[in-house]
Amino acid sequence: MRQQLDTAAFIALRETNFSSPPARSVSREDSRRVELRAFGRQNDEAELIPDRLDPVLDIVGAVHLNQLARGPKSIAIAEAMLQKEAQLFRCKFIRKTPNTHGYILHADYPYWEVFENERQIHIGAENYVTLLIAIDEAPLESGPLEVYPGTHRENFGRDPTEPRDIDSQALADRDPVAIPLDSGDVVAFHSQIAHQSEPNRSRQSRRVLISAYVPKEHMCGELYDEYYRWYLRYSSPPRSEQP
Ligand SMILES: O=C(O)CCC(=O)C(=O)O
Repeated sequence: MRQQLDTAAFIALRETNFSSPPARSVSREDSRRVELRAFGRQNDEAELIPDRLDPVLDIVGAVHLNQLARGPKSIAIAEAMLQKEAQLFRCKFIRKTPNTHGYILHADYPYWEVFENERQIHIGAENYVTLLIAIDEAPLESGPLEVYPGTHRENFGRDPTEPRDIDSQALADRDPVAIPLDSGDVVAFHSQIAHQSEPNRSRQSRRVLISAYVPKEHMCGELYDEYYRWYLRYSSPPRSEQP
């Protein structure tokens, strides 16, 4: 898996071909499309480091990423978790370089609830499952995913500056469970589980592909296309620190 994904990433870069046509001929519209996909997190020097592409699957050369997100293995895990026929809802790629900060405490559903409300679609928190596929090894020092078991059944106070996030004080008396991974490992998680990650203190970048799935019965054309049509409008200008 790791080898295939390495190849895919580099195919995308080669096909971009920086010299022909000349780089300066990239249109404003093309730049905007890329800007809309690239989000950043701060590093120790408070510089904003691009850390993810969201969406990623429509980028030229992302063949293996598409196979991972839409292929039979992922769909089978999603269907086993949901106990229903599943479809892809969203998919993003994270590459956390050394010393780039992690994700603050949050659950995913409050973000998706905004989409549901605005598009007047009801899916519901229990009908999403997210698969995090480790492309690289993610040891403890790389700031892997950390979850607070059982929190998907609890309600917490909201962060005063970002009401979609959980108030960090709410879980101050509990310890998260960090999930170090080997390349190719998958973590499936509920859309309401509180999770976060620490800065990458290793010397290697770590990459993950994070895909969420919902039952097929929630069809609204292709739900994936519907979501990203909404998201790319909604997140413009880019909200750099959001998940
Ligand atoms: O991979 C990470 O550092 C955490 C990702 C995360 O929390 C998220 O995408 O919601």
